[in-house]
Amino acid sequence: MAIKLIGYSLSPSTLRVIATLNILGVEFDPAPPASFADIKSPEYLAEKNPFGKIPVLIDDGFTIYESRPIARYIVSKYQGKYNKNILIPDDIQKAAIVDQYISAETCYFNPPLASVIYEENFKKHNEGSGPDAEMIKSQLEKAAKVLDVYEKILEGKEFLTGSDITLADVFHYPTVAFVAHGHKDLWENRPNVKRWINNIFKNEGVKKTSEDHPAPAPKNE
Ligand SMILES: N[C@@H](CCC(=O)N[C@@H](CS)C(=O)NCC(=O)O)C(=O)O
Repeated sequence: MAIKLIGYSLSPSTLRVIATLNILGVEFDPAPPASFADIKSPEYLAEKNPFGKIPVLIDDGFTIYESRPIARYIVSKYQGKYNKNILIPDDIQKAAIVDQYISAETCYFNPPLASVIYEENFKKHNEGSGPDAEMIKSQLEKAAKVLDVYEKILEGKEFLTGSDITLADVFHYPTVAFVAHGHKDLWENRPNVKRWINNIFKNEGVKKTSEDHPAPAPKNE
């Protein structure tokens, strides 16, 4: 039975899963909800995701939500099955370092930039009011401090854990794709971060995902 991915390709969290599927060569059926109201319906909350969010993956009767655990599940089940790409190495310590950087992405990198993306791309649609410039400014300042740490971590490296792309690098891609529209200055003067971002986008699976589903420019201003 084909894997079903409930989500919109305009959603950064959905793109995180699509990139993982593409890199590992896993075929799937995209299943966008009929509307945003759909993901708040009693059926969706009961059967798919009680938090009323996308993405949700359904694989052979198994249902899972939250993009990062979905991607980890895809790696555990399908890595090595359709191609030779490796996103989490077998070595226990190497895998732990991938998890360390996944946690850095989840806890430090993503939150300020996800707030900027929400303000600029989704707030007007969801709340009717435009972006809050003060909020964007303070979140960009927070992100800049996080990127100062990334600049040091990435010194002399192609990717976060060294010379090979891992799931940790891939998880950063959708956020970068969205903020690239107005905030490339975040990495223009951080050469290690800039090189790393370019390397991520050179990966065939990430390239395919970003070409098939380009992150839209904000329409809210
Ligand atoms: N931590 C969740 C975030 C899920 C999330 O916020 N999804 C957004 C789209 S990127 C969503 O469902 N928005 C619709 C809504 O909140 O009503 C994940 O990684 O899957």
